Amino acid sequence: MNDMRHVTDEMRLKLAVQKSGRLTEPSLDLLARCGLKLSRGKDQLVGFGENMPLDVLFVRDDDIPDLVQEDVCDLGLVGLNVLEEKRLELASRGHSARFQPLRTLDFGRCRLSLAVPEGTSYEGARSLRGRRVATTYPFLLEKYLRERDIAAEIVTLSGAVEIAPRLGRADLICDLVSTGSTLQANHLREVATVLESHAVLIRTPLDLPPATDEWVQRLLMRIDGVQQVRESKYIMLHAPRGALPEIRRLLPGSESPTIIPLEGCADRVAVHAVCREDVFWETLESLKKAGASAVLVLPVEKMLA
Ligand code: PRT
Ligand code: ZN
Repeated sequence: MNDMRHVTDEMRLKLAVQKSGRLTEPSLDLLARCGLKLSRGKDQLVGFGENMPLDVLFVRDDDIPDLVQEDVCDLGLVGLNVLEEKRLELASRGHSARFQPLRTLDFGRCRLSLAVPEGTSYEGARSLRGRRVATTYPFLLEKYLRERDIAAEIVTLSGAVEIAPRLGRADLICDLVSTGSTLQANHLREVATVLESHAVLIRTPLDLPPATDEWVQRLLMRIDGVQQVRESKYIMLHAPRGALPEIRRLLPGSESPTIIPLEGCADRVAVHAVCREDVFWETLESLKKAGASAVLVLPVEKMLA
């Protein structure tokens, strides 16, 4: 709470988060892992940060790039697909985007893909020539076609893109895909990726007061810590000294491990290491084969590089 001294309302950071959708829960989970305690009444559009000078505004994801570049919010959590579409839309009107990407986040993964009705052949982008493509991302699709010098008709829809071919409104679609089950349910086949997407943290182009900017930097450091530990594991084992080079090689993504002598065992040591990748059963089996025993794998709660 000490950190909240002398914080006036103008110094409070405003962060835009999707109100209700696929990014809402992972965004709030990330903020909670960064230590933010939010008080939010039911259906309230603003969440008040109790222990950080940071408030969360809950909005539609499509509004987030504008809210940030128009300085209504200082920060925003939004999909790269929404950001890039906005960037291209602005460019088409001779403007440049003013929001600045700060971090790539490890959620909201999906891809904007082209998909054709099952049974339709597809032999690369040239198969798109003269076809009607339904999408809610006309600018990203237009760029994809332009870069391949393909003339096709873009049918811009506001939703339910996957049923457009069945309704005879388009020959194929360009839509977001994550598991692929929506495409499958609609008898569509994914044939090409237009954009790989994930959530992004963006900020206003404006300079912030130093005390506020310091909180942005603290938040970034915490986000980096949270993202690093998600995959990381702390591994402890006993091993013969002679097997150390092999054991080091087997530990996935670890920096120099800590080697501790074992009381009364001249030739065996304890090895402790942080592995920055998941540790699979196969790795444990290989470690055992190399002579390791008493192997323990623990989740990492927090990490500050
Ligand atoms: O109301 P609001 O405008 O805020 O929400 P929205 O309906 O526009 O967005 P929402 O909540 O659907 O998605 C928000 C963001 O999540 C997107 O902009 C992407 O960055 C990301 N994301 C990740 C996805 C998906 N995965 C995804 N699968 N967004 C949408 N989908 C849809 C897709 O359009 C298709 O209808 O899910 C369906 C396909 O999913 P699979 O798993 O069947 O392939
Ligand atoms: Zn939206």
